[in-house]
Amino acid sequence: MPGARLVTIESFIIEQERMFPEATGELTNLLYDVALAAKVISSYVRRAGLAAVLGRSGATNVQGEVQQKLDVLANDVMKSVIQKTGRVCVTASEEDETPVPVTLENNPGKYVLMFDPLDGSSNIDVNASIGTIFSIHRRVTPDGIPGTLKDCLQVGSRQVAAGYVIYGSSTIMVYSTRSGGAHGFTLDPRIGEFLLSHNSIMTPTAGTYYSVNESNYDRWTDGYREVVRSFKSRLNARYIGSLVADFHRNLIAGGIFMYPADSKSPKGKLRLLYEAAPLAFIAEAAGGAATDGERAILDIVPKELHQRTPLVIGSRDDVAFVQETVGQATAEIA
Ligand code: FBP
Repeated sequence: MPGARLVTIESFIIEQERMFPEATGELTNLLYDVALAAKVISSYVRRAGLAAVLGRSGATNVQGEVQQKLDVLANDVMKSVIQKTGRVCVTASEEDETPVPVTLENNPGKYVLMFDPLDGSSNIDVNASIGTIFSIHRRVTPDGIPGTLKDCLQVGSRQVAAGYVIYGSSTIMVYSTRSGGAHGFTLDPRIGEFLLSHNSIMTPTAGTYYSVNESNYDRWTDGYREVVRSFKSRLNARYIGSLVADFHRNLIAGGIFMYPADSKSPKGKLRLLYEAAPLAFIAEAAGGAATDGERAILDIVPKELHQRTPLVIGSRDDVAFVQETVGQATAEIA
């Protein structure tokens, strides 16, 4: 569209920052660092079959999952882009057993960055959409020294920003900050820039889609079976098996994603700090909701870095329906 005003992610973030006279620009720059890392990861994903980055790396991560080559590569890209900027004091990742403090010579900054470098690993080799998820907190330990686990174990409602990148038919980065709203930027491969494509996303209060792995049906509680029977009768089923991709569809079109606890994963499968909490921050900024079936994800106080949680996220009315139905079923058993 010749003449249409192109809004880059940088100019948009700076414009938002102007709403906070006390802002120092460090968060702006950190978001821009994440965008840069996403561009690098996207360049590998786009030519994965040609760049010998498909398949297993031969190693296993702290979750006991076999690491894909792209998991390891994306993790290294995030750390190499972020660790030396002087904006973060510690990073934590799904692929690293412990937090990685920023050493003194790299000038530890005031923010904490936690991330799932490559979400949807089971879809990498089959060219289905995958993503990166990130969460940003303000450190709680004194400034100027390397950060610690304490800086990572913060309740989701204290996030100062969060977002995800989806490597799908196009590469899109969606983020939210405390100034509110969820905003999406599409990577224009002609100029290598993220341009504003989805300003102030508001998710429909009631959805069209439900996303859940129904092969776990027999392992669910009666409450979740009842929920899915009801959704089957009135919503359309969609499940890609990449949290970012399922979440993004439902955010834009309206819908609900669920990964309940079950007899195989009694605490749920997904990780609180770098999967559930950042997406909950986005969902709420877009008028949606996110719970573990009982309480808001953003109210859960983390105790461990790789802590798992059940996740019910998406359109507000559908999330409320799940909470009510599961709550009733639990009450009837009691
Ligand atoms: P990782 O790929 O980052 O480990 O994420 C877990 C995940 O792949 C989610 O993206 C997805 O929603 C879920 O697991 C799929 O699990 P399942 O195969 O049990 O349905």
